[in-house]
Amino acid sequence: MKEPALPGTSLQRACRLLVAFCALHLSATLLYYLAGSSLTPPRSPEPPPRRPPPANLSLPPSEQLRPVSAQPRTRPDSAQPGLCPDPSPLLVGPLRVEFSQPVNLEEVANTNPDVREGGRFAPKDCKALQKVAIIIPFRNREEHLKYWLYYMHPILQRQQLDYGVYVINQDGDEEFNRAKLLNIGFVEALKEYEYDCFVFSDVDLIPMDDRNTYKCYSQPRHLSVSMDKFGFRLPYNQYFGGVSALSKEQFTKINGFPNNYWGWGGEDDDIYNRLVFKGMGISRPDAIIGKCRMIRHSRDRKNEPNPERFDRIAHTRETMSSDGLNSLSYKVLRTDRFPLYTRITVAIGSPGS
Ligand code: UDH
Ligand code: NGS
Repeated sequence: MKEPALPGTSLQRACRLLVAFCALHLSATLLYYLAGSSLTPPRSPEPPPRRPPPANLSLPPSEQLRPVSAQPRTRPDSAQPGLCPDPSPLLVGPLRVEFSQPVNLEEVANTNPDVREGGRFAPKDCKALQKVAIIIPFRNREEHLKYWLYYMHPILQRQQLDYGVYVINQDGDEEFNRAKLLNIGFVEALKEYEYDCFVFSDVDLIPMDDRNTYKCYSQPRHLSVSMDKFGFRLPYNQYFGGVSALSKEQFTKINGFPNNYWGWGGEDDDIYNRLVFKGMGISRPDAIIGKCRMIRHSRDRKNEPNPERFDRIAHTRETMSSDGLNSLSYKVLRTDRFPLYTRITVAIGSPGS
């Protein structure tokens, strides 16, 4: 007759089984690691090279704003730098743009140490493809300007442009005149440096992708093609407002911009007409690269819709040869060179003056 198993005996058996299992597992693990270490190449003592930030919408502004001075200098001081590659290898693609945190301009200057007084920059290790003056029409929009400088300086440096930032500040409180301020920016910037390209930018527009390069093309360029306030599409095909870029030749060919659009609206349509009448077409980035954000704001004082605008744009063909660069008159009241931009304050007169 089979003896009933004693409780002590079955416990001993279970312990023996457990010990055997552990020993087996341990030796298998040991074998695995021994084999692994002989098959895997030795690890490099160097950390992996830092890759540029990925093109990522969730990129925090702090990463987007990394100073480009971190780029190593490879060229001996005596050698002439070669032309910068096109497109710039420093671009990161889509950017997160928001206007919730206040901007401290001193901090912006500190994080952009290569921007020289007056808002000037040129790449150190290569010769920029274009010399670009960025012209901003301005009056009483200090908070918007801070955001513009905060976002734009890092972008423009990554685009490897030889650039300068000119804020053309309308003095007094007469009706605002955007296009005349832009004409003045063109003339004044050229007194300072041999710019070959002019980007005319509203102070409240920021690109959401740094591949939207602020430079000139064989045809006049419209850059703010896909604005958040228009649901990221063009409001109409002929729209040329917001941010645009014209080479010196393109700008002079159309006699610059009109001087007699006082108040809001129509001056960008007049500029569009001028380009078309001079046989040019509009070049644009695609709707993804051309995405941009506008800082929401209410209508400015003394920039009410101009009731004459419809009549004026109907007569661009006749007026453009006598109204523009060749009829521009203004007075520079003062020029301030700040660390991140040059501000030129101008008296431009008033409607009918
Ligand atoms: N600008 C100023 N100060 C002004 C007026 C205009 O700096 O008092 C400049 C600024 O660069 C601005 C640009 O001119 O971005 C164009 O201004 P705008 O008034 O023509 O165009 P925006 O689209 O405003 O900025 C239109 C009126 C918004 C009314 C919105 C009501 N919800
Ligand atoms: C058109 C204006 C343009 C203006 C555009 C967008 O109607 O100057 O709207 O305006 N043309 C005329 O009024 C003739 S926006 O929505 O940005 O305020 O740029």
